[in-house]
Amino acid sequence: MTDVTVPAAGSATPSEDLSGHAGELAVAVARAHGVETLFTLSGAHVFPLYDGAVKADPPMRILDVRHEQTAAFAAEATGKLTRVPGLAVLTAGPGVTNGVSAIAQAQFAGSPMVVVGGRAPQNRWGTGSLQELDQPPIIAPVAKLARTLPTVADVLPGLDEAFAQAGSSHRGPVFVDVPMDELFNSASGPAPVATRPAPVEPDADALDRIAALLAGASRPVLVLGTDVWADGAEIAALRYVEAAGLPTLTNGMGRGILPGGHPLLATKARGKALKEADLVVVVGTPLDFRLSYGVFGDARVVHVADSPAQLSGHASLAASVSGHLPSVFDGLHARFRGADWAAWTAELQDAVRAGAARDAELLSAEADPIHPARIYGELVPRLESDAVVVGDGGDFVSFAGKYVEPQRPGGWLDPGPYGCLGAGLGAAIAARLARPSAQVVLLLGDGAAGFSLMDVDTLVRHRLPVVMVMGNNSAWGLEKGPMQMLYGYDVAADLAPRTAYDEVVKALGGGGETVTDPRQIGPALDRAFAANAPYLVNVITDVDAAYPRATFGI
Ligand SMILES: Cc1ncc(C[n+]2csc(CCOP(=O)(O)OP(=O)(O)O)c2C)c(N)n1
Ligand SMILES: [Mg+2]
Repeated sequence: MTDVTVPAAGSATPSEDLSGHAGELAVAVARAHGVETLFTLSGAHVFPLYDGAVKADPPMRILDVRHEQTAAFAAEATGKLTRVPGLAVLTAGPGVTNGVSAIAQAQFAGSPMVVVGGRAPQNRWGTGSLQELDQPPIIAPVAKLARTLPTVADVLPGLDEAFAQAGSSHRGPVFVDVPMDELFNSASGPAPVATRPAPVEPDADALDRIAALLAGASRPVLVLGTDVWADGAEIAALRYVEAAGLPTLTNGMGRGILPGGHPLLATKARGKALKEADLVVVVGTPLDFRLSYGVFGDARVVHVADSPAQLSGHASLAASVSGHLPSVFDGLHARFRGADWAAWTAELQDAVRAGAARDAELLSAEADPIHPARIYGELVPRLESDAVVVGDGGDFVSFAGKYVEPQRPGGWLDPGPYGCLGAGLGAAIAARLARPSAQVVLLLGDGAAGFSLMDVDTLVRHRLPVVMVMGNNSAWGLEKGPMQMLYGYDVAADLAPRTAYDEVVKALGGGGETVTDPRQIGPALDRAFAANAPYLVNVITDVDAAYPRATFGI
């Protein structure tokens, strides 16, 4: 395998030798891999990394948060948004274990990130020093790689390898920890070369087979998922879809590759498209519960992934291929034989228009209490094309998935298949840093907000304006409805009514207001966008307006 050099953001060049304490070395490696921000919460076990960031020239930004989950979710979202691994630095023991959910989420979503953990000193290991925990065995099942860099001499090569692994397909989280005594020690060595494995080209015979299946299909559907964006294939994908005239659905970070309203975008007719298709080609997303485990009526199924291990082992596939996704689309494009799918596309467009007409009613609902859909009726027209929309919640975010159709890829962050509540504040912090001039909107369920709302303090301290919109139905809505359905009653599903979460945000130094009248949502959103500060629009919604759900995801 040959290596390619990724753009180096730091001053180090491969010919230079670096010397310094392990924190300085680690920061130099991270910078060489394009890292701009270190997300963290203080702990003495990782002080040398802070010293390395402060003394780097120029200094590396340290973004300190109120809960390690926020640091790790921010690193994960940075990886998703920028396609450069995000970096979280978590102190030993509880700092690391607080980051585990976000690491698992990155593993499920294929998000590139590196987590550097503090670790109790090696020279006291086994004697009971503070927070002495062997962390890699805890992390290993939820990461691409998890290991200890046992001495200062291992930091340069070990961290270089960590970033290379995290950032190459199939992307994911890599964890390393360094014993505290070694982290304070100094070493020197060659500067990191910051290489990644060269992309693997897809097999030509497999592309021939897929092209032949497409040429023979009369009702094909293409599904574009997160890895199409992660692998940098969004332009090649759109070029191919338009040349082929292929009806397309998008999910995860793939949303926006076909901008909302595109004549080949069939997401609003998803049910019909997947039920009536005779060929479904799924690219860059697993055939999991979100795609009915790869069974779409009688349709033949093709699975395309960025690497072999991502190809489905359970679905019965008519063909599959793995490799560099831009090359897959360009390869299919070169083999395109021009089938006529105009009638099928027109049928789907009719269904899309009918769906949009049905949506229009709820989007403008005057109901009291407010129907959550009305919030999107007000929000969507206010979104600019480069807006980043982050979802953290249950039903409220499912409604967003239905009504928000991004205009560009890379601007929609949902938790992905791990579905972890609490990712929102970290993701919004990351979005604000990654896209400084874009609108950043964080959609919060009232339940989800409880996991991370204290990190509004982080937004305030670091002057990061984010518009937060809450669908406050005083419940864990996504669980309340299904429990009612299964048992005829619900328990552990209610939250306190009409809690003034906007007052919490104000107490932390941001702004906000409560909205109970549907006509006041729009003006409140305008005030939020104008505030240039963290601002929460707390919309009291109807708990009975549950999201119409076909599956519980199991
Ligand atoms: C960390 C975590 N805990 C629990 C769940 C299970 N869960 C999924 S959705 C949901 C309800 C979310 O409530 P809220 O954020 O208020 O959104 P709503 O459904 O009410 O719109 C819960 C508890 C989860 N996905 N993640
Ligand atoms: Mg709720």
